[in-house]
Amino acid sequence: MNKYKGIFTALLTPFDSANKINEKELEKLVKFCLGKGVKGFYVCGSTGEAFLLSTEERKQVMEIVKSCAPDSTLIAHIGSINESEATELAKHATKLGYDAISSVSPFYYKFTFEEIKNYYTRLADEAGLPMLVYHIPLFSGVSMSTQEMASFLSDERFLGIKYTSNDFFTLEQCKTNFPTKIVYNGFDEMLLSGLVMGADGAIGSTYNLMADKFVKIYELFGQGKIAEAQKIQQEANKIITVLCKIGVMQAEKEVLNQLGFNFGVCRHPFGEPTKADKELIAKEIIPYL
Ligand code: MN9
Repeated sequence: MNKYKGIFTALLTPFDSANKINEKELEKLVKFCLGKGVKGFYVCGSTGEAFLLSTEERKQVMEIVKSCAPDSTLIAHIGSINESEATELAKHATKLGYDAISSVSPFYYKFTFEEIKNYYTRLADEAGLPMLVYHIPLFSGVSMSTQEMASFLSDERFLGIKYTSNDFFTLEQCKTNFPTKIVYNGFDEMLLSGLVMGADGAIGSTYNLMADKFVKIYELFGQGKIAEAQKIQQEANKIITVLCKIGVMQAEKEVLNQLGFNFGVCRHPFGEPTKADKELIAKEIIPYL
């Protein structure tokens, strides 16, 4: 299970001026993150604008990442409320040799828990890969009780849970009751809290820019150096506060652009950072990375 433990970047997706996936820039980002010590990548998640990409584009991103990080642990987010799309993507992940698949809960319609569970198990069966439940109630609108989480975690087809919520009691219950499962912390600004409550690692969007800080927090936590880890978390959180003010993904792409990448902007309906946003980034983020 060691290959699943550590810091994983939830990759952003770069677009060129024609609004197509910019393959070269994606490769550059993967190498940049590897240089900062990440264990692997979460491909085409919320941060990767999964729901704003076509099926073909999602496959293309999976291919690019696999070809430039063949030895890293790779988790493909294949979620879609169109289950036939999710199935097609899951099979593609298997074909490419991904280590696991993951999905947000099917959203929008108020599916019952039984329907949600059946969605996950059908996909895991089709792919023959371990399934990571992506729990992000703030975005999906789907909340889950500790018992419902247990129903996933007690099933051998499930790798664990990517837990994006600040209810750390539930996170702790998942890990304590299912110690062999993997629990990832989802909010980067609370990584240290998640680790204290039992998380095995983290998947996050700010690890596109500053994975080194979080790799360090993870290492320091492992050595019991909590005060030092807390200091780095506080530094990172100053940056995250600015990202959240602007819009996390839009701001992250602008940060990369200012660092010399060519990441373009997020797809519509997202808007673009203003001149004032760009200045804020130049002043309050870039010098502190
Ligand atoms: O799940 C990410 N969540 C979203 C992980 O992007 C919705 C986080 O990395 C946050 O972007 C980050 C800032 O709040 O913690």
